[in-house]
Amino acid sequence: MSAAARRPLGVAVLGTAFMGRAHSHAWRNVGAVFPDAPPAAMRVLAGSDPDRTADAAARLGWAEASTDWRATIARDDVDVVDVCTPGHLHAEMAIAALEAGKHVLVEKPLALDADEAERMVAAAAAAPGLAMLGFNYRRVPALALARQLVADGAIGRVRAVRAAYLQDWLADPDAPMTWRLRAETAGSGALGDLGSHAIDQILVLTGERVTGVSGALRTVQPERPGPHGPEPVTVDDAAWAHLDLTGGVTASLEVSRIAVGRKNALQLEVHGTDGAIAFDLERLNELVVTRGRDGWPERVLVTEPTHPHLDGWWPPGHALGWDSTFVAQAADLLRAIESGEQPRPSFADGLAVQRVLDAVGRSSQRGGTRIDLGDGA
Ligand code: SOE
Repeated sequence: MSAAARRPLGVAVLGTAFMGRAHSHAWRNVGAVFPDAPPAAMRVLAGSDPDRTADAAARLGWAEASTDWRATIARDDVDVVDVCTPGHLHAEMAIAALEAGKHVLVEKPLALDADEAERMVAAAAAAPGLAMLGFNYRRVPALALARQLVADGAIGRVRAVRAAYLQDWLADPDAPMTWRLRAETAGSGALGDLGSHAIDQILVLTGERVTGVSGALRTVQPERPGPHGPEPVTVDDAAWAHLDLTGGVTASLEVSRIAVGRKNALQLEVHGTDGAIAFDLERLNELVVTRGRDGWPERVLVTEPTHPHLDGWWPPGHALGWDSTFVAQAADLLRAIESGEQPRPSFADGLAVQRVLDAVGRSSQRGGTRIDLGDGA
């Protein structure tokens, strides 16, 4: 059936800031890029401030603005609720939307901690709607190709992964306080914000589970300017961890928001018995592939329509950007709703990541002691 002949799925986004914008952009473009996906209608953008929300809704292409998220999810013409609010609101909003019978997309990290994430997994299992988690980097074409190559055995058996996610936006000691720097609204700092992406990639690239964790968190700037004077920072600025995985795989993790010189560098290296793969988000359209133990690293430009997530975009060689990953994510959710298949990443995938994040935090509190995760997260 052509998109035009299908009843559009009504979408609401909760949250008007950075992620609300990124997701709105995706909902606005998904039909143009991936016409095979069921059509989506942008019904409501919900936010807390009336003027900001109305302005954002008009700019981003929403039919209506609302400051009442509960009324928004109760609407009959809303089928999909996309939660883009600060972390402490994810569980309450996602569970309410699932209980209202909606399909739900939640921006990462899933929750503040593993207990909350478990409640969200239980709510998703009991609900008629589908629940998806927004690890958008799963839909970077180069990373999807990396997954295929590893799964096809192109680099032999995986032995080790090196994962880092480095940004610099908190390097300035005068960078202001935000919800991302308070434990009660964000859960953790660089660890949850950036480490969640990196850990998800470690898990999907290897197909293994994490069985043991040791870690260290550091807050280098203990106070930041708030609207009424200095405020304490209650989350980490940077974190390090060593992960043991099933299959004899070892991974290192380094995340930082004070990494001068790195803007948005999610760096992943997978070392196999017979080759290796390297990726850096600052070069989003490239994958460096080494085939064979003594092979040369070769740069693959991942911009062909035959590469994953690229068929709807431009002719060969026309590069994509960070925003494209959210468009592919929206398309996959719409397709899953039509087929009834569980979209990935699921809330359960998010819970596995959350267990590793919690273990890194616990290990750090115990001076780096190894935390055993039994059969693995
Ligand atoms: C901010 O540090 C942030 O926007 C993350 O929250 C996103 O998940 C990441 O994609 C880019 O950086």
